[in-house]
Amino acid sequence: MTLLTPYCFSFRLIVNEHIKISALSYFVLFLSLIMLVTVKSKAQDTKYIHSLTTSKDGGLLVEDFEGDSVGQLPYNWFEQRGVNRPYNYPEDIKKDYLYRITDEQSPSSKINQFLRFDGTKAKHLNFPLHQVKNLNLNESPVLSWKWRIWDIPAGADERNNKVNDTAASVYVVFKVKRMALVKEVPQSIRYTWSSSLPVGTEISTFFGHQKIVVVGTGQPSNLDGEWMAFSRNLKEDYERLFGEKMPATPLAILLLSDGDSTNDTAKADYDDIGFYPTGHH
Ligand SMILES: [Ca+2]
Ligand SMILES: [Ca+2]
Repeated sequence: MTLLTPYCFSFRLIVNEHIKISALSYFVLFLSLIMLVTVKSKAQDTKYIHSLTTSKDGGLLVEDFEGDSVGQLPYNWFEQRGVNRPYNYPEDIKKDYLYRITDEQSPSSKINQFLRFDGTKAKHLNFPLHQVKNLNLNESPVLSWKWRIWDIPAGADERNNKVNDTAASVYVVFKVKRMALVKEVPQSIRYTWSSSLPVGTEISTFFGHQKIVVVGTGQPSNLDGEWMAFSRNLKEDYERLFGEKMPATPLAILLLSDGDSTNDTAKADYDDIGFYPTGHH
């Protein structure tokens, strides 16, 4: 018995160790599975665009919404911070994003897809550009896009936070500036269709880091479905507004339509966003 006891003990030890090891390995396996799932979903969510396609008219196309599914959110656009893709959100969160891919027959009888905002809630859409390798704003400084404005939030004014709504706006974020040690503020130019301010109005907000430029105003009277094309030379605007050299690689383009502050509906369409060499109209 005295001889056997150590064996029994070691057997029990082996069994105990074995159980411990198995439990540990299951735990490790479980953890790895969770990590795999997380990494996979993360990899899916941060699958940023690395290259913009060259458009027929010599620009770099950011978006024409032709690759998207009608009735859905646009796949290549993220939430405001550019981390998560609202396209992949569960329906109850997705419903707060009032942008949808819409299609219609264009005059050339071709089907055109575009992005429509219709509602009041304020949510940004972000197209990350920080991973794009073939965009140099010094070569393609002209930002171009199309809008159709159907309904402006009545009484909105971008200068007043209480009624700060806009039928449509397109931002370019150039860089993120650190404020007061921890707070990060994006440095951006926001081109907006204002309900009340005259075209050419320039506003400085967020401690001077966001410049709003009014490029369209008021309720369009002839709602004939005509698209309005806009072109802005970012280099000229940036240098005038910030008084410094423009970074050659922007971080993102953001879209925002909203009517939440005036509690009035905004309805606007977006299409054909791209960067072009100087001289593009
Ligand atoms: Ca389109
Ligand atoms: Ca608002």
